[in-house]
Amino acid sequence: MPDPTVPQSLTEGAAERQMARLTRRSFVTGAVAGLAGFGAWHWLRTAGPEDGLPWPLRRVLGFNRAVAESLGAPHRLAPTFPADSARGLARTNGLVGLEDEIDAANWQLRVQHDGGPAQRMIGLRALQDLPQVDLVTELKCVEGWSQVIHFSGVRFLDFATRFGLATRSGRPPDLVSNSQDLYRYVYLATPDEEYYVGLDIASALHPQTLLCDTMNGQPLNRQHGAPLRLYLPVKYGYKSLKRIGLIRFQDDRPRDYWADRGYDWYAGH
Ligand SMILES: Nc1nc2c(c(=O)[nH]1)N[C@H]1C(S)=C(S)[C@@H](COP(=O)(O)O)O[C@H]1N2
Ligand SMILES: [Mo]
Repeated sequence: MPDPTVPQSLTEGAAERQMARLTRRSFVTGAVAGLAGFGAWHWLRTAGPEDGLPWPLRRVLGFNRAVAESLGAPHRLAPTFPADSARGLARTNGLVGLEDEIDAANWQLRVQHDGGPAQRMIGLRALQDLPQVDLVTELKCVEGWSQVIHFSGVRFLDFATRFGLATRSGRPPDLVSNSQDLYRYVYLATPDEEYYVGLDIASALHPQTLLCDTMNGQPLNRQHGAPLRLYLPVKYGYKSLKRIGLIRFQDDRPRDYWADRGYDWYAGH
């Protein structure tokens, strides 16, 4: 179980460092390489700084960021809050796919790869070795309410890396220099597939995307998705699947319960 007394800044700091690394590598390296390719290195170095960066690089960064945004790639961290801002009972919304009885003690995640290796079953005990993460952020429901919630669990990124799930080679995911190796999307569903969500791989591997077993310091109850749910603060709440039974990596854009009912597939806010 994660320790809710761990200072938030530790986990936040780690996530920020990782994000900074990803961002630097994807945007700065790409931008410099692109400019150097046009023989512009000298021009770049002699131009005056803007925001501490030579301005041509700044422009390219802005451009790359806009492209990434239009592709739906998350590059920002959602704002976090002090742990004591998440108090009391969390509101419950949406019970689709939560009707059946569950056997939490023997829970197995069914993991599939479209056109890839055979199905695997992964028990929840296997998640206990992964770094435990605390995250206090706002859960935003598209219906117009939001709530600060303290979620604890493991990063989806760490889970996918440990079991070699996100890539065709089974190697750790590398969004920057080996994106071809990555499956493009992840589909997650309740065991009965009554509720299901689709995520682009960048959102699934975002450092704040968690597989959670704890909410506001309490083990998840049935209505909140026991024994394991997804939570990602960079999207509306309808992407945060409760009661995960099936995880499938694929290249076709997966179906999504609320997108099938007219809501935006990406669900960014
Ligand atoms: N299985 C399942 N997961 C779900 C839903 C649902 O109906 N079934 N509703 C979603 C919606 S619309 C929201 S806002 C959040 C709410 O999470 P909470 O009930 O823990 O606050 O769960 C999401 N995950
Ligand atoms: Mo929602």
